[in-house]
Amino acid sequence: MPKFELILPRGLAGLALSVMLAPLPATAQVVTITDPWVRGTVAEQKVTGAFMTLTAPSESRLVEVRSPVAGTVEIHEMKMDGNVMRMRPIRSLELPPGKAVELKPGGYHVMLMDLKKPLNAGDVVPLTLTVEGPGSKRQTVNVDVPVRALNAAAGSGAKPATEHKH
Ligand SMILES: [Cu+2]
Repeated sequence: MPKFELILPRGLAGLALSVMLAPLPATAQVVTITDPWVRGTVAEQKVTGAFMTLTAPSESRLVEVRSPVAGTVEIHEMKMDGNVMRMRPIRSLELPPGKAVELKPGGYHVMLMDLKKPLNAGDVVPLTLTVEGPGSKRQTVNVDVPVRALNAAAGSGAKPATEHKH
């Protein structure tokens, strides 16, 4: 558990030890990814979105996402521009400690661009997320994300947080 090798005041050494002995889910160290999915595409479609809920245990930010299926991957936000909702890339997505941050259609999302082939329901898309935690320490998390049908309802990402990726 490299996370706890960080600078701790001497008085906290005992506390740190008890923390290290506590059983922790593997993903608790960086970020918990719940209910990830990618929207399927039709032939010739070069862009689609990936959605999920991210919960980081400590102040963190999502700084990069990569995938072998896409030439370029960006983190996007949706913003009103006059009366029009537009998406635009952001450098990073803040993950406040313990707070579930939802990436969903119409909100924050991961944009997969320059797709190398169509993505069909049932396919699995590997994503590598880079999360910057306390002390600007960066760690990567790999997650295999299922593809849902192109017309998957926007609300389908709203399932209770029961699927934990380890
Ligand atoms: Cu986008």
